[in-house]
Amino acid sequence: MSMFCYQCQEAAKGTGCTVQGVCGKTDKVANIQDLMVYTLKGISLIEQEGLKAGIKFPKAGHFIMNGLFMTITNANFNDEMFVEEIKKGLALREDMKQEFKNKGAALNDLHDAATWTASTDEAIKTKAEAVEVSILATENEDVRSLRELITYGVKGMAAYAEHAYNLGNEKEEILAFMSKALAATLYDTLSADDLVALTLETGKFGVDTMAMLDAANTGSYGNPEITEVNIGVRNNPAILISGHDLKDLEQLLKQTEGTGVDVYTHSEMLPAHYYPAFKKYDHFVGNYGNAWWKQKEEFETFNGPILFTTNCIVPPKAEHVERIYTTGATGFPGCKHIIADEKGVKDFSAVIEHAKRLDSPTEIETGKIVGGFAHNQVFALADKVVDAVKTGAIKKFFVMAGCDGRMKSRDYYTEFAEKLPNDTVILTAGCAKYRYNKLDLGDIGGIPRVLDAGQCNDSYSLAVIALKLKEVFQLNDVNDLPIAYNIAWYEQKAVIVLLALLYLGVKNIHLGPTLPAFLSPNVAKVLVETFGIGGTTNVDSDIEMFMS
Ligand code: FSO
Ligand code: SF4
Repeated sequence: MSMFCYQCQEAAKGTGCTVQGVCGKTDKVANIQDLMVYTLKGISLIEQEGLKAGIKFPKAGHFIMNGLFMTITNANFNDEMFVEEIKKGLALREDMKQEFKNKGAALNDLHDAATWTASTDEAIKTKAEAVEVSILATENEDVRSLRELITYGVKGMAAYAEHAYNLGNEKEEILAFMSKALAATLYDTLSADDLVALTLETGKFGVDTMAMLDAANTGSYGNPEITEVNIGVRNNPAILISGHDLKDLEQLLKQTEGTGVDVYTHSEMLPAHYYPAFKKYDHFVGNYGNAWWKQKEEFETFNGPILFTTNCIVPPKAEHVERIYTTGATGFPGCKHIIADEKGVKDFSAVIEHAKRLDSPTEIETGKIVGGFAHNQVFALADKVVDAVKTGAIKKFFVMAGCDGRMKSRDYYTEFAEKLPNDTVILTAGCAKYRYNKLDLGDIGGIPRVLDAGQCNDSYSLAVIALKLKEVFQLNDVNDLPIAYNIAWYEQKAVIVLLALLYLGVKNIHLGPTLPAFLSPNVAKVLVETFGIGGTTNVDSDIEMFMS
């Protein structure tokens, strides 16, 4: 075994990737990512010791946040970027230790994660292969399962916190929690019960982080509103922007204005069209293509440069590498990486000039898709929605938020949407929507049968809507609402969304297409018994089960 990773839904054989990632991650990249997380855990440990001694480390929180984000599935495949980041981490860690010395405080018996050193890049790469750095270093499979569940939840939290931070919003307690949770995964003294409690606390901070990002996005760009998004193309050179970062999109739109270069969204950037602030840009033309995993074919026909602001990157064809740009936590060897200056400003002029030299996109489809049903817009329609429930016109809502993936088994979600009775409404968010957002499922008295709230982080909006409906119908328990949860998951942001929903008291969530490989049988049992978590079977049986 030259690597071990089981953090996403596509883990090989449903147990873990051991030679190369199904995602395309090599063993070298997988191991250096493990060392990145190990280094962050060491920094967190010292930060926690600092709390006891009354010492604060203002730089640690942001470093941990960005480092975690880099290790999310399909975010960064560039091992050299990780080596550079780990070097920065080691330097930061030594500065933190110096602070202890300066204050005359003691720092004893530290874990290897907080003491290991390497003076060369080669030594860092050698350490990355060491057994103590690997996930498998935790021998007890239940403890390993809980530690990884917490770590993956915190990775998702870090991604959402970074988007909010890019828009000038942050909360010290969220950064502090990430550090506390990471450090806790190194303490052998914590029992399984302690780790279960920490898992739920991760969900609480997940809710807080998504609320913070929601406030950052809506505060900066207005509340999403019902919008028809064009899926055809125009005859101008163009840039395709993918990922989730709205600040990057804003900067790109401003810099392309008046250049003759159009901007299209891909995958999870689609919901940007729902925000009022972006509607003023005439050259913000529409959405091109589908969910992340179809990018190889779609980048071929798009013809122009592509800017990745976050995951999901699929290792590109060699001939596409030179027109793919990365920024933020993303990276891929050979792709040009754009960094922000100290004020957060990014210079996209190279991407814009590149677009001018290339052909306009080839049309792959025409028409429109409708979205923009985040909490504010749904509240504006509340009377209509409540009436439809009271008259029985709407029998049930299905939360089908989450992620898409390349496995054939995900056809389940298209079939599920098609076979749902006509008196049901799908509430969606995340790239999972591409499995059914172009189907003609009609409407119920003017309410479309697929209501798209936005990106995966906007699953928060769906929780807000559920809590509002609970209030309107004067129920004591959110689980008494006519809402079923059939969620598709893929990577670690879906883990924090799940933990957030559990924290909010939502029960009987069904997860598919398979349950996480990182859940040991005992941990899975706790989730099933405490929260009623379930998997999926086949469409007909599942619809019957959900409707009964
Ligand atoms: Fe999808 Fe990828 Fe948004 Fe994820 S594009 S899979 S959960 O990164 O973040 O929904
Ligand atoms: Fe495998 Fe997923 Fe890890 Fe990639 S991220 S190596 S596909 S488990």
